[in-house]
Order: sequence, then structure tokens, then C-alpha cells
Amino acid sequence: MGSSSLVVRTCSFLIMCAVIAASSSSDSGAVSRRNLLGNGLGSTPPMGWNSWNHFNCIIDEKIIKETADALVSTGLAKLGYNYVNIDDCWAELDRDSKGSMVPKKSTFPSGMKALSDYVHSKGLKLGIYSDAGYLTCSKKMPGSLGFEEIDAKTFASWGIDYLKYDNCNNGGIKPTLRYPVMTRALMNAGRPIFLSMCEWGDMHPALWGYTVGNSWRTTNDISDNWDSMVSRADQNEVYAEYARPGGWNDPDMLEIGNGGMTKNEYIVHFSIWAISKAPLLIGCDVRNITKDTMEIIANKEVIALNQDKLGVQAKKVRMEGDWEVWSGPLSHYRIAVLLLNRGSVATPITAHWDDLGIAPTTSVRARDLWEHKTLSSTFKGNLTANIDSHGCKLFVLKA
Ligand SMILES: *[C@@H]1O[C@H](CO)[C@@H](O)[C@H](O)[C@H]1NC(C)=O
Ligand SMILES: CC(=O)N[C@H]1CO[C@H](CO)[C@@H](O)[C@@H]1O
Repeated sequence: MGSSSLVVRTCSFLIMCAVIAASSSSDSGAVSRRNLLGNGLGSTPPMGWNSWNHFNCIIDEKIIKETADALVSTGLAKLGYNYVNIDDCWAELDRDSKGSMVPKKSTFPSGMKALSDYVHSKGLKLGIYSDAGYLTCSKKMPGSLGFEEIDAKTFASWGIDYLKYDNCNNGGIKPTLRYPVMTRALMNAGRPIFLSMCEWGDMHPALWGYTVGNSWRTTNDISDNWDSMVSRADQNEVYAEYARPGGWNDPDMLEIGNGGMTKNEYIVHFSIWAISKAPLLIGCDVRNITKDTMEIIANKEVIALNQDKLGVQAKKVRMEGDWEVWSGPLSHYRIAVLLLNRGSVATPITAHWDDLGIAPTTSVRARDLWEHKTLSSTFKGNLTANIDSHGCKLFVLKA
């Protein structure tokens, strides 16, 4: 995949044309930017784990280390899940005499440098959390507003690789003023640190996020149920045009394995996140992971779809009542297609070639990424499959 078609696609958004025209990208994974953030990270959506969805505030260094161990022993690390991300509640409420944040003595007694050394020794990366406000959302630790320089330097000195940057207690200051200050501070901190903007989609961060962060939340927090999950997917889909290598829409972290949805629903969850080029951040207790959960999040073909180097987020190309067809291009002239049944009864769903941008007479082979098989027949004009209630099929099509 050369850079030219990527540039053409990107330039359909007027706002970005000046940026792209001024850049000379050498490959699709490295569109350079005349802007604040040039850390070279996120050429594909980030993958890993985050503590929040399962543990909330109840975290300590033992959980983080055991999770790093489990990512390796389960084989998830080898599949690409390499960020181990600590969320809210890791720091003391008070900064030290020099103004630095201090890891909570009761829960992170060895400190963050020791923890990052441990996580790095496993071949993984360590992520941390702060807030573009005066206090984090838990109000149990300080935010970084006004302390961006010192916090970025502290994180870099600890060997941190990823920062989730939240939006609570922000004094009513616009995010477009608060977030870039941290971007600059990270760029001056002497270590490439992935910046995950957790601005909840309030001020349409997709429209300006690419110059500021490697990913930006497009939604409020997800909950572990079907309605919450599909509504996050819907809100995130609206901004599909703005995702690209180096900057991704983020509909929030995965709930798979936390118990609030059926297996079929979790398969839908993972399929939509994958085809949407969303960050794949596991949100369950990896130390106690079940076979069903592994079957979903360790599906190599679905992961490969998410990590496809073209980096184009799929869109809804047809909606009829309770069913939808989502589709987007992949590298090597392939097309990803999701047939999704949001209703309460099974139904046949048809993907039509004219919705997918395939010429009507083209005959196509279809790979089913959940059945792990290439269908024996070829398809012309359309592809129809029967889809269970709250179920889906995920195909890769190739002429
Ligand atoms: C799908 O294509 C076949 C063959 O071209 C056609 O007979 C059929 O009516 C189409 N199905 C739908 C649902 O459009
Ligand atoms: C609920 C449950 O089974 N929790 C266990 C998960 O794994 C950790 C460490 O391996 C155990 O300490 C928990 O008891």
C-alpha cells in the first residue's frame, strides 16, 4: 500500500489537507505531521490491557505484575496485547515537595520505575493515567492541569510508554486548550509516550485530535451491557473518516470477560471494535480468563483485521430495521464486511456489492473470520447469511 491513496483519502477532509500536503510520508504507517505530536506511535490501533473496567480503583502493583505475567502465559502478549495500562487511583492525593506525583505507598510501595522495569522485562509496555484537570475522576489523586511539564518528565523518568489522559474536574477550560499542553510536554520529555485522549467525545475530538493525541475517546464510558456497547459503537462510527494510522477513534475499552453480555454479544463487541480500528484494550481479569473469553480476544484473524496496515475505519453502509452492514477497505484490495443483527430474532442479512463498492459482475471469495474458513462457493452481486439475535458474521472479501 503506497502513500498516494492514503493521501487522497485523507484529503477528503479539507481541514487536514494543509497538514498532509506539507508532509511527505514514506509509507502508510508513518504519515508525518506538521503539528504538535510526532511521536511515531500508533501506526496500528494500540492493543493491551487496562485496569479500570474490572478493578476500578482497587488496584495495586501485585495485580499489575500478575496481569503482565498472565498476558505472557496466556499467549495474548504474543498476539500483540503489549500495553499494560494502570488507570485511576495509583497516586497519593498530595504531590511531593518538588511538585511530583507520588505512587500510593500502600498499593504501589515499590514505585513506578520498578514496575516498569518488571513489565519491560516481560517484553511489554507500561501505561499510566492522569487527568487534564485539577483532580482525577476518582478525586483520589491529583490531575496534571498546570503540572504538565513536571508530570510528563516524571512519567518519562519512570519508563512509562502510554498515558491515558482523562477529562474530570477541568475548571471549565476548553479541551482544545488543556490537551495540547500535555502533548507538548510529552514531546519534550525525552521518551515516546502514546497519548490516549480521554475527552469523552464532548468537543468532537475526532475533528482536532490528530494533531494532539494518538487516540481520542469519542464516547462516554462503556458499561458491561449490550445497549451501552452498541451505543458506543454507533457514536464512534460517525467519525470513521477521521481515523488513520497515528490517530484513532476510541469507543472505550473492551468489556469481554466481565460477565455482563452473552458470548454472542461479546463476539459482536470484539467484531465491531476490530472493524472500527478501535484500540483493543482488554478490560477483564486476565489472571482468571476463561476459554470463551480467550476464543474471542485471541482470534488471530479478527486481530489481523484490526491491525491491517491500511488503517481505514469501517462504516455502516446499509441499515434496515434491526440489521446493519458495516464495511471498509483493507490492504491488498480486500474488503471487510460485518453483518450485524441488533434485533431479538434471527434474520437473513444481505451485503450488496453496490454498498461495498464492488463491481456488480465481480465474483468474490469470502473468508468467515469466526468460523475460520473460506466459504466454498464464490459470490456475485451479494452475500447473504442468517444471523442470530445479537449476533454477527465477520467476513473478508477478495475478488
Ligand atoms: C443476490 O444475488 C442473486 C444472484 O445474482 C440474486 O438472484 C438474488 O436475488 C440476490 N439477493 C438479494 C437479497 O438481493
Ligand atoms: C475470582 C478469582 O478466581 N480470582 C483469582 C484470580 O487470580 C488471582 C491470581 O492468579 C487469584 O488470586 C484470585 O483469587
